Amino acid sequence: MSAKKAKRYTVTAALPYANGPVHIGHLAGVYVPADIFTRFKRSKGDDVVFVCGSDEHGVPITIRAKKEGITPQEVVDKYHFIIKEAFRDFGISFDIYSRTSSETHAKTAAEYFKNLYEKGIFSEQVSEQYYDEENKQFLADRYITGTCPKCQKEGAYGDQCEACGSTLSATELIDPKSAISGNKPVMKETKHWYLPLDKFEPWLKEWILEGHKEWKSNVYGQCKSWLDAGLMPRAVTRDLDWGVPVPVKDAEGKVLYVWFDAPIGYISATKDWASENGKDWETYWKDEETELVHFIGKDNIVFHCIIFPSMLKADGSYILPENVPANEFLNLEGNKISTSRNWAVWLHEYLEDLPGKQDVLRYMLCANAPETKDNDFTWKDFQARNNSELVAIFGNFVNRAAVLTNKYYGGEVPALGELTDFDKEVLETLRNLPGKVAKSIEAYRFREALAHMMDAARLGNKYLADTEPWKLIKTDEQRVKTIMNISLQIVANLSVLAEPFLPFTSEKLAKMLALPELKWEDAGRSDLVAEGTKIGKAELLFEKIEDSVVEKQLQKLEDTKKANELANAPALPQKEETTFDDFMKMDLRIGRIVEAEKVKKSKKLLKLRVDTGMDVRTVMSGIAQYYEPDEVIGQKVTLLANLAPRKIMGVESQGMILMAEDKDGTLAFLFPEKDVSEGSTIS
Ligand code: B3M
Ligand code: ZN
Repeated sequence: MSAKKAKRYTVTAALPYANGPVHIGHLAGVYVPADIFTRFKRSKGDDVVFVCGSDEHGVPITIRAKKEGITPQEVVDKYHFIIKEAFRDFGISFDIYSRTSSETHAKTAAEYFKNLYEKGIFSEQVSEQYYDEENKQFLADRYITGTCPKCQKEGAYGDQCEACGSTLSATELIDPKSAISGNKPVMKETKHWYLPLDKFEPWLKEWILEGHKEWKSNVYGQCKSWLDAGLMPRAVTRDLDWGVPVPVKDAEGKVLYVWFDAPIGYISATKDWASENGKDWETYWKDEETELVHFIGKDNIVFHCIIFPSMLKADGSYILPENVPANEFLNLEGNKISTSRNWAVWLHEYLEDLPGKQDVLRYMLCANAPETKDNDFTWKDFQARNNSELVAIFGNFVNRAAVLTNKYYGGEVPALGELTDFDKEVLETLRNLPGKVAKSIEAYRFREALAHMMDAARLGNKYLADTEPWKLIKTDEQRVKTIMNISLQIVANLSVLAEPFLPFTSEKLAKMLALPELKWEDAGRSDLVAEGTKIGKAELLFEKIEDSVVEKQLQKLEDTKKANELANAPALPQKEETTFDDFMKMDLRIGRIVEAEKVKKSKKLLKLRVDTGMDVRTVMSGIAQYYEPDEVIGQKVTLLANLAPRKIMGVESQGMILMAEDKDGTLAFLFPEKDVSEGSTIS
């Protein structure tokens, strides 16, 4: 057989925004499939560069920074490393994980813009945009809030109403306000540079609609509806102080639009990788022999299929994406994953709760990937797939093969004897599996590929169940040697076939069988483990996930739901009007708790002694569920001193401690912002 010529690939995975950690939706939609594809290509001996990095520009990052009182750079510094680490922990094998606030990127993006500018690609347009006069800045859509014209709810953003989900434009908002100053913004003229997508439309139609009918139907369909609707010039600059400055004259205070610079981030990342590894980045972006593949989520399709290709085409020296296998969305327990509502399984939290179970999640997210439609992740399903597939099929087979070899042959791989017809049949099936897995991966059907990989484990299980070596060992030792040898060959094959999907498990198998470094072309062979090789102990690959683990995760989500409901619950309505005179009748004072004890037979009450500056008196207070007696001693409090004394649980209470009560019933003391002495009056 003549070896096929290795191909070259540039594989990109969407750059996550560095304004929050990554969750299972990201992994399932983009990074697991991209990693499977890349690992497979590497295993085939192809020349692959797999690039990613943090997307560190854009308005949401500046808003987050404002909210937290830190700089945008501080925001992205924090999340860049959290994200980078999470990907590493899950075995996402980027050749480089870069970031768009890097110097290389600033330079690359600016040069890219400048080149198109000099070629006269852009059109310049002056338009009116909202401007905050107090802060002297133009307002991005996200920086304008107002009443939604569709549902009439307040607090809608200039690009979207989160209450009803409508997409809006800032000028549609009723009663618009600047989110920075709270003032009404004014309209002011501003100049921007536009990428004339309308001019690229005929070419895009030809290139995608005629030339890439093989793209996934969800991707092709979205492109078609954009192209059918007709494209318009799109601004690629913004009035903002965070981003790559527009590198031309008369562009002060303007930066490149985040979606202009972010995809160029793939190029900058490749440059950094190339210079660190003695490669030429241009081979990976400009050589016709290289295939460029973008892995993304469905909300990024227009940017990767229409806008970025137009930018590449406009430059003229770049290759175009060969494929853009975008996935749909993964939901969580029936609801849309949401960072702001904390409705997610965060990768770093998953690893804290389920240490060492990276491959279980990778498996689950691939088996259940939203390849053609949105899909749901449930913890019950997670448990079921782990227990009935990874444990019962994969783990069980490998375990039996290893345990029996250790038991019968002291862990030494026995020789292969004469093959029966059944053996030959099994080996033939094994020989055909790598081709099936490969074909599915090449077609970006990763769920199907995973199922074919699992067929190898199924085959092994069935082989052992049908041949029953544990019975034969008493009567036909020679035959058992062959059976165990074949079983171990299947395990070795699993190590190769599972590597793209379950890299941690694959490595364990390779170690267990002391395998040399195997490539994809080795898969299907039945001589991967040599006779006489000493294999290791049967390592535990997967363990059963108990109900309690699932319940704990569901409880966590239940708590999130409650917290969200509370956060969104309306404040209690205002009480009936009162008079100033009535209010002035109340004698409110600052006091200090000097003694506190529990009250027998009462869960709620603490008996307090309070120094009021006038006296030290007894006050019964219903705070026992929130405070221990010890922790309140010394606490400054607000006291209604002239409340008529009354007996509570047989004790006379002289006054009332005022408490703030949160929506969920949590109580908190009220005390002065600076220290004042006991007896200070309040009015
Ligand atoms: N930062 C990811 C997102 O939409 C966006 C991708 C950029 S890829 C060039 O969540
Ligand atoms: Zn609305």
